[in-house]
Amino acid sequence: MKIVDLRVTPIAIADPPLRSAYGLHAPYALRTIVELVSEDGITGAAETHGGERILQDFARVRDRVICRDAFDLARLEGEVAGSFEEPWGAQAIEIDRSQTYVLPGVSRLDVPLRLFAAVEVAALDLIGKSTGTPVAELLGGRVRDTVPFSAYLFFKHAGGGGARADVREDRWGEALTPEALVDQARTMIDMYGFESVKVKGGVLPPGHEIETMERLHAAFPDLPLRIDPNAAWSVETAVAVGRALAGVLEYLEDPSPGLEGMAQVRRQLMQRGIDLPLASNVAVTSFEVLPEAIRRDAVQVVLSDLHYWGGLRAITHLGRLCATFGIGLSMHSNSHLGLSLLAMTHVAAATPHLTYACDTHYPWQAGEDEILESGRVPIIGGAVRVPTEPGLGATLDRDALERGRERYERCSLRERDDEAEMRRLVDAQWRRVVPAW
Ligand code: GKR
Ligand code: MG
Repeated sequence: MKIVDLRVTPIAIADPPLRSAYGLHAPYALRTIVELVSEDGITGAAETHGGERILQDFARVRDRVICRDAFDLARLEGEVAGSFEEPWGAQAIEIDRSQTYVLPGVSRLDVPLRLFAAVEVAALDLIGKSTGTPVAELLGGRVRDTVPFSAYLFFKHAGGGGARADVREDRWGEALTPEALVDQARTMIDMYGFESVKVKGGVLPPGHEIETMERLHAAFPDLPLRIDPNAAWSVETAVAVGRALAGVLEYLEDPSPGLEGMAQVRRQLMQRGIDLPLASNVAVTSFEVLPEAIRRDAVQVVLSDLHYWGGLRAITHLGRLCATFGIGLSMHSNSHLGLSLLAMTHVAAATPHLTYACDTHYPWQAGEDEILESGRVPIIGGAVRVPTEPGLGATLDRDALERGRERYERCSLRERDDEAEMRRLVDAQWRRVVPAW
């Protein structure tokens, strides 16, 4: 099935002022919608990271994708990778492809994988739509009909995101205390029925974050809890947090910087008889670091992400590797819309070794920014139904996509920079220091 067009549309979606160790979310999150059109006029779509850089990168691979067969995924991957010969813009700090110093979606070393992932998802959507087959079946078939996601709580400033005439209502309110986070959990669980809870930590001093988790545990004693400070804690602090929360957490996510930090935290906790799994999407972001991560016992749960691990088939492959090495697998997220959520759902359905509920930022995004004809993807009982419709199971709403593009044009943001936003709105002197505590 010949691909005759590759369309790339940048969009902006309102995003509330959420805090993390990286800084503060800007009023808009940037995404890119990628479409492949076949010679018989069928379109497949995918969603990926946003901003100006990825648009330039797509322009570079365009001619290598067009005229290829959508089924020819292995060659397409080679073509995309072949568009980038070293040196192609990797800078010193980016030699470390982890997310310790750069935000997800920023490392130049991930560019070929990121581009191919979007092309692959769009190709599978296209193939699915042409053959009447859901993507989960194209990946080998579903082992579950619904995919569990966890509530993703954030410390947050007042505001609902958006700017000027497009300022959004703050549906969540400010949440900068342990009590406020418990209220946020209650609201989110009431709305979506989540059965596990993740807290984005590394924001308040560790003692306050320990208190937050204890309060959440008291309020929801049956729900598994996780906290993720994005490498903001020294090994000593991480071990202290791990000891304090040993009976409360299902896993501790990226407590300390790098594989070495993670391995030390693990070792020291184990020496104290605490077998608390460490999860990672910061230290471990690609296949190439897996052998070392496993050798050092630095990670017991890999948080996969189809957008930068290289697509849906890469994640099913990762699932087998994790099963082989006896480590868990779950899924990382960033601010996203329904198309990404559906792709995550299909691959989670087709990955037997998915051992925890996946992350999603979806509750933070406004319904009015959704770009699917069917509107927002429902999360019911904390889970998303795996579509049985062809492809990803959704069609783009062209008007909504155009509104997203206009929002992108209007907003001045062209890359994600949480540190700059933090300086702009919260503390003019703020710098990300790793580790911070
Ligand atoms: O949305 O601020 C955020 C998160 O910090 C996100 O960028 C992280 O990549 O959710 C992610 C994580 O689990 O580290
Ligand atoms: Mg994380």
